[in-house]
Amino acid sequence: MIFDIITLFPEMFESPMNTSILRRAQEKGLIKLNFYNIRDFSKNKHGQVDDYPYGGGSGMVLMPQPLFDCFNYIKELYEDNLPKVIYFTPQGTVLNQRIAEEMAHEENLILLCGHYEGIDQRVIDTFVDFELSIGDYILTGGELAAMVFIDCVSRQIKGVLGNPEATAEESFSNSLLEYPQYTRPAIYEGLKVPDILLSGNHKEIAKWRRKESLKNTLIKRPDLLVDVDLSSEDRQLLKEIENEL
Ligand code: 4G3
Repeated sequence: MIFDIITLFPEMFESPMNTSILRRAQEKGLIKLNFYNIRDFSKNKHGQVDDYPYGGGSGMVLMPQPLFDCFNYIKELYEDNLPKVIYFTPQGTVLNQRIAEEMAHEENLILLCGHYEGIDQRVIDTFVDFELSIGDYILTGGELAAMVFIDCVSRQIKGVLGNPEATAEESFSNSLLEYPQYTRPAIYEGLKVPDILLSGNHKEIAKWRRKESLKNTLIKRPDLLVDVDLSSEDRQLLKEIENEL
């Protein structure tokens, strides 16, 4: 997948996008990041890209000219077939795993990172297909939101994660929280790993893990249990959990 990123601060992406799994994904050619610096498209002699808001108020607004020129430049590269454009804003649809999975099917995406108080609405009306938010809070810019999105979408692409079972297993237990994990040693500073995990009884281990997932979800994120399909065994485990609380 190719991400075309429109930003005033491409340098913000350097370390997060060139470390560990995302670096590997680029080396393997599974994802590619192209950067377009909005300032490079300014026609103003001072390289100005923002201006005061009409109607008054605090802060600055990214002006239309550099962004229109930037989008039209990218549009030519795609021979007039502009890929889907996503704008990161607190006003957007809140990103979740389902949206990330859907987006992972796209070959190309254009990511627009806003700043200051926002972007001239005419840019949004002309070029933006989806407004996305990574959560109900305000950031200084859209770059961190874009990076969260790239990370989350990229790990859905086949070959990006080492182990394909991990994503499959994840989708199986999707919308439930994870069970606790342990590694060697079996006793550390007197703290023991649950006996069941050392038993070699794979059926009982799977049951214990499912129960711990359900317990974690019930206690930490009961809202997630509302729209999850629970098996009859799940409902039995939940009864046990509620009796044990
Ligand atoms: C547009 C995204 C962009 C308007 C961007 C602020 C939070 C998110 C910005 C605006 C952002 C998010 C830049 N902050 N929750 N800041 O995804 O008011």
